[in-house]
Amino acid sequence: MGTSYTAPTNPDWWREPIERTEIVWITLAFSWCLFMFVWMIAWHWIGNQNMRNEAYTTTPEKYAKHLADQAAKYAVRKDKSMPNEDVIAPPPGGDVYLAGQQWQWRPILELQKGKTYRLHLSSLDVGHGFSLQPENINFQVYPGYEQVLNLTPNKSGQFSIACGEYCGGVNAMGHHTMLGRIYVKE
Ligand SMILES: [Cu+2]
Repeated sequence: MGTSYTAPTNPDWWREPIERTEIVWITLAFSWCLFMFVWMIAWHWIGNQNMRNEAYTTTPEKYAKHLADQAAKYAVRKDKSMPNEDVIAPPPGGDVYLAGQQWQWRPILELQKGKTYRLHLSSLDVGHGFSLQPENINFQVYPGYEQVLNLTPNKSGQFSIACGEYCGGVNAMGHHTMLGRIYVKE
């Protein structure tokens, strides 16, 4: 039986004094870790880096029911950008449901500038990444979980949603085509 390592010449090697340059670097790196650790928490309040959203458990079936109910009440038209999706114009102040599903964000939303909505996000199949463009606001979206964001659009115009999480597919690859749309009216 042999061993694969060479024994150190000095068996007490771990008692040797640490090289001065090394201790300086260890101290610097460790202080930076602590500094950034404190800032992870501080950024919650300073600069509003972290969203304080709500999250609930759900199922793809329950969530699909919300989407169908919403379409029955608030579908206003079809849009040539996504001919198979309804454009939904929900009343301000209310709940709005948006789902990721291979490979589309559905439905198309039409919101009003300056009005607040409770935007629900979930997935009907696999993990997706809600990525609002050009604002670059990102959320992970998973089946079985529903996030609720209080959203107040402060700009009007047309916004796109891309998928920021590779959501591939078994027989086809459509992640790069996964888009959605939000219109904000004045
Ligand atoms: Cu996706």
